[in-house]
Amino acid sequence: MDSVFAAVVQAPEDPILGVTVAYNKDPNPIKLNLGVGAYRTEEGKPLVLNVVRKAEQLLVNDRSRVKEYLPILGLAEFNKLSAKLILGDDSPAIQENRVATAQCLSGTGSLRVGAEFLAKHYHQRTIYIPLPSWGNHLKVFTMAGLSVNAYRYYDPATRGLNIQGLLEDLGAAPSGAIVLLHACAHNPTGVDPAPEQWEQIRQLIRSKALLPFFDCAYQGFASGSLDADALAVRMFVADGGECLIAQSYAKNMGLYGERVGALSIVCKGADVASRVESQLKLVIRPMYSNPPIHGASIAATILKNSDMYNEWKIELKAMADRIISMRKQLYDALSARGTAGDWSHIIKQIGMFTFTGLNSDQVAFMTKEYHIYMTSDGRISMAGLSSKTVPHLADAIHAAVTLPVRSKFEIYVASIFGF
Ligand code: PGU
Repeated sequence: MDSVFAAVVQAPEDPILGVTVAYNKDPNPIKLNLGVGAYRTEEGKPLVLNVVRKAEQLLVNDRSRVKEYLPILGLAEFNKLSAKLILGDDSPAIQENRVATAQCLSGTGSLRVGAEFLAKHYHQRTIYIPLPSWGNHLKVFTMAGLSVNAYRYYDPATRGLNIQGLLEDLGAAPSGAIVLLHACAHNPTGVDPAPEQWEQIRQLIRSKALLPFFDCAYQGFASGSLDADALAVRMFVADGGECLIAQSYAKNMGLYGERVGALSIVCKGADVASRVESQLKLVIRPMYSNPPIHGASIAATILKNSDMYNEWKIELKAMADRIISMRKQLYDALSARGTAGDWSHIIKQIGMFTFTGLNSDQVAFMTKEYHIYMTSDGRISMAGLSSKTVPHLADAIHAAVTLPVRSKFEIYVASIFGF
């Protein structure tokens, strides 16, 4: 029988989430998943923060809580607290009611709502994203109807920031273009601008009237400090100019599957913010009507209670510190093996990922021979490592970089014969 969907072709797996699919299929017990950016404990287990468990218990015990629909923009208290978290307790923009905030479906949903809003209400449809960037940015913005360009960001030669290329590309962008900036802990490179470089970027963006759109998925994960990781966003808000901010609580509260996030649009005045907010409702209503209540209630419970807030900060710092310690251990393990090349970028890069510099051939080799799963661009999630698994990874990297480099012809022949 012919299906009406007979012409539908098989879609490829997602480049990041598909790594977990492949990992789950591997029966080998030594397998290691360093693909997805999700925190694991020293025992390699997902972590639910103690403070999250506490907040959930409080919510369960409160019999006055019901399961009614939230308003279109979500939990008002959560929105206020989220804006405060990223902009700071004494932010004039909040005091002057210049910030329109919507609770959205984690970081991705916040980016998508922001993009849909811009496609409908902003005069420039072009958005610049860093090269490279989180793989979903291109898809989210394209699906929303924006046209995506790239600006130079990472320099493979120095394994650092290409500030010259960045300033040149943004300098050549059409006036008013949107610029996607990773607020901290750039994914996948782990390379962030230094404060003085952020200042150069800010001046250029403001002088060309570009519109900054911050993706803030790792607040607290770069340095271990929520305030230090908000530095770039706060610099841009302090100058009185406008911007968008997409926040995610997936990583810093470990609320991955609860899909907790917020989109804030910082405007020049309260009247325009109120009109922007009214239009955000029209964007959201036909997409998913209103957001889920549980995760945002957990986040709000933690954010509004000073004891729980402090407990959260300690747990967050512990996660960030464990990642930093993994960097040191991996670096030391490669040094001990005398692995060819300079690996100092492992300890210099920050946030959840190390952009190793391994190529897709080497990654495929490590997956085949060592059962280590990672994205084909050579990104590894440091949060997936533990003291026990560092030697296995170091052995794999050592063997991979010792591989003879194959020519394009050899790769072509191998792809035909499947080896
Ligand atoms: N923005 C950046 C820069 C991210 O790295 C991620 C998650 C998100 C937004 C979206 O996170 P939400 O879960 O929607 O809040 N990136 C991780 C997780 C896997 C994925 O690709 O969604 C990663 O491994 O890159």
